[in-house]
Amino acid sequence: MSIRSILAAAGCAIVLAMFGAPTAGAQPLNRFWECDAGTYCIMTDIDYEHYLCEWSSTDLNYTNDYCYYGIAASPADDSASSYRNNGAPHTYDDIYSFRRPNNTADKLWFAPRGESRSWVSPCLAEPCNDQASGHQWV
Ligand SMILES: [Ca+2]
Ligand SMILES: [Ca+2]
Repeated sequence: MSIRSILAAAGCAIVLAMFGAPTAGAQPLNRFWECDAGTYCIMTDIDYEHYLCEWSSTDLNYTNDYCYYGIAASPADDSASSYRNNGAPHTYDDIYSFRRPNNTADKLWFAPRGESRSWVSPCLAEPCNDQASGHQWV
């Protein structure tokens, strides 16, 4: 091994130490416990996994919203596969979820305060997976 290749390998090790080596086979993150008190949360995959979106108020249009997984973001619209209603008593209790932005007529699910669903079906009007485009506290 030449001095040059030893230095190159050492440099690579330093870079990995500084920025973290890529993790092979990383497990999906369960976001259930990250849904803050007083908020309604959707996760983009079954079993509360992957991207998390969190609201403390009514939002009837998800088309300009993003869910987060660390610093990475993913569109919130048409992505909800599980949810948690972690609302606060008397202020934010129950949730209706809607299929289309700014349209409260086509309800997907009703989520009483405290309810968590690891999969959005069965629901009020199938299909419900990857359909939610807004919600309202009621
Ligand atoms: Ca999804
Ligand atoms: Ca939709």
